[in-house]
Amino acid sequence: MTDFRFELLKQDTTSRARRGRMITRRGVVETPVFMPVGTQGTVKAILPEQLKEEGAQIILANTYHLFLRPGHERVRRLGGLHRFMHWDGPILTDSGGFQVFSLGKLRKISEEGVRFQSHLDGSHQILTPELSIAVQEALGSDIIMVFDECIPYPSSREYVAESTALSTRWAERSKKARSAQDGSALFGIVQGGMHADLRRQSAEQLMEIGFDGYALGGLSVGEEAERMYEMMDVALPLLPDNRPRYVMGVGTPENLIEGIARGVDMFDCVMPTRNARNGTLFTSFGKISIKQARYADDDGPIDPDCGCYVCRHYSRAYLRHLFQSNEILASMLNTRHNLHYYLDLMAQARVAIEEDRFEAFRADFYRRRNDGGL
Ligand code: PRF
Ligand code: ZN
Repeated sequence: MTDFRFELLKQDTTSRARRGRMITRRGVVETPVFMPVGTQGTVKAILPEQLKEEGAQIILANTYHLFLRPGHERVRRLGGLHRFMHWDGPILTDSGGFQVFSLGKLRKISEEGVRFQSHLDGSHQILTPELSIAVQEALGSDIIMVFDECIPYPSSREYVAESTALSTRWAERSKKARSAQDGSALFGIVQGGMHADLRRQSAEQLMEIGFDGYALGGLSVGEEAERMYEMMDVALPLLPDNRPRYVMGVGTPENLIEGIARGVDMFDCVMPTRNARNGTLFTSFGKISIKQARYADDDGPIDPDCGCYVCRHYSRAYLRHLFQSNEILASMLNTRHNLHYYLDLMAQARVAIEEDRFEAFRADFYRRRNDGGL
């Protein structure tokens, strides 16, 4: 059975923030946690050793991508994803229930699963709950996600209701499809769109089935931030205290602070890594765009309050030069700084909760920001 455990260590009294710990078969994860995204078996532009150095505890990988290329059976033959990519810490895999909808062409949903055409070669494929679980187990994932549909926004209430019911049936099939001896954890995914009653129903039905953790899916899909927080406020209090809560594909630093304040334990997002490659850098005073001419002669670090390797050794002027010159090192250094920012923000949040001052931490976070001219 599963070797997975979650310990709730401390409940902040100034907010709903929680400090916890996940014990996975590949090590301990202190929560709240941010998971860097390693879609293709690599967190782009950074080495596993550097990820560790910046404080990454767990990374995310994608079923959809690794299934299509290089193939999960090949990864299994090569010793599993951890050995393949040289990352020995915990890995959470997403089920494909989001990527197949955002990347797969000509997709067709049925009770059985989703038929789609590969974004790589146009080949016809089908992903079902059973296959998604088999792929995630073959990869050697430590936290497996159920197969679901991420509902587009906006959608009619009728569509949301039907899709959410289908995702619940797929969640049940996902649980049944697990191998008894796989030591991973299985998380359910709450859908229900932007409808409070459908979110509640989804959460309750998933709890009935029973999972090691619960995610909120279908958020950060184009709705207003307030809408997303509203859905968190509806669903999170229903979930069991003794299970981790994960908001998928979220988000900005503000989204993380607001999620933590509402009781979220886990986040993942491409934002720090993708923005790094586009030249957008996160700082304690807001975002900056390193390509701006104003940094051409700026000998200071990205963020004077950042202690990362990049801020200790490189100037804004140099980073701007690398970016303007299309140098690979620009992506590498920017990624390192942005991940440091996200991971350090979470580390600070964990300390604030331990010291029972998350609300003050949140206020301070907003006080420092003026969005640095971006
Ligand atoms: N479902 C799955 N993965 C996801 C999402 C979802 O709803 C989202 C929504 N933001 C991101 N990643 N399986
Ligand atoms: Zn830095």
